Amino acid sequence: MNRDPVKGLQMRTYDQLASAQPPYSAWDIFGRDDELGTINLLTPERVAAAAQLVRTGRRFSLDYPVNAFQPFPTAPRPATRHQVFELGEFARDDWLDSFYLQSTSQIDGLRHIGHPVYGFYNGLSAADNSGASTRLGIHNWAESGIAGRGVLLDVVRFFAEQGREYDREATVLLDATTLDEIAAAQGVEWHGGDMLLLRTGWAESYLSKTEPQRVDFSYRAKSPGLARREAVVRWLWDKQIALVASDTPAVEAQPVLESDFRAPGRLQSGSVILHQPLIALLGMAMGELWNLEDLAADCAQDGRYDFFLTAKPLNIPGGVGSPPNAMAFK
Ligand code: UVW
Repeated sequence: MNRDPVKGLQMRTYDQLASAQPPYSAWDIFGRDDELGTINLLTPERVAAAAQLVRTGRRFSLDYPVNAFQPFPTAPRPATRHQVFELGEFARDDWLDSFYLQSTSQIDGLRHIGHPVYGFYNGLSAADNSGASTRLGIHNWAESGIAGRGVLLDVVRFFAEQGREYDREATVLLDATTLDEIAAAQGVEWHGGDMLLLRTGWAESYLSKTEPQRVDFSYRAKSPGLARREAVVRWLWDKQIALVASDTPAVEAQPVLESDFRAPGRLQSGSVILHQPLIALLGMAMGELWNLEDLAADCAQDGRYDFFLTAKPLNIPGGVGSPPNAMAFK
């Protein structure tokens, strides 16, 4: 599949999506048979423009190694076993056992999280979201490819430079105002179809721990990230963010301290995770546990926070998620 999916697309603001069915969904924006979601926003024109951001040839891998996060900080995502065997004296092959596709840097596909009222993206029911079907699988993004303008917001540096208290193991809520403040401090402007990378420092903090320290560490009590507020969903949609990724296990701050999804037709407070409106209603691509350290250092050094970004999930028909195989180029 190599289509120009945005041709003829009638974008609407988040508030205009109030009259959509379901409310605040993008199902009629991208089409009821769509399986790409916000990756549709990566038009050929935007990809070509983003490629112009490659000026020095510096490149950055954004994936941590398989098994880097063992024991995995969320419930049960076991270690992958890597087997190398001799085909002959001078030939080797290998395979993976128990390759849990969300156990290291990952992209969440559109089958990952559904809405408690409306089901999965574009109306896929919970009953139909099974191994018997490939609908909304990660293979769609493997085949379309993911490429475009990446923008890094460096939360850690912003707080340090502002002299504001910041704990990368705390529930720091990044609301729309804070995102705007960081973007302004970095001189970032939004182009539409951007892929947003949020560096919080969480992954490096977890990786610096010994195994017993990791076991002790209750990640759910302590993770910076997007605030679970409708204003954040509006901010992401109205900026036409094609993908949002961070170096945390969930992109959104954990645990849920409060959420303002209370209105009828929206999500009920208490059960809300940001994944639900983002993935199920808006079809937004989300990435977790990405390695943003070297890229962030380079951005701080040259003062340029945008770059060409590519990701190529594994082509697993019906896959729920995948390591992103993400690269940034400057
Ligand atoms: C959540 O769904 C909150 O996290 P993950 O995508 O890692 O399952």
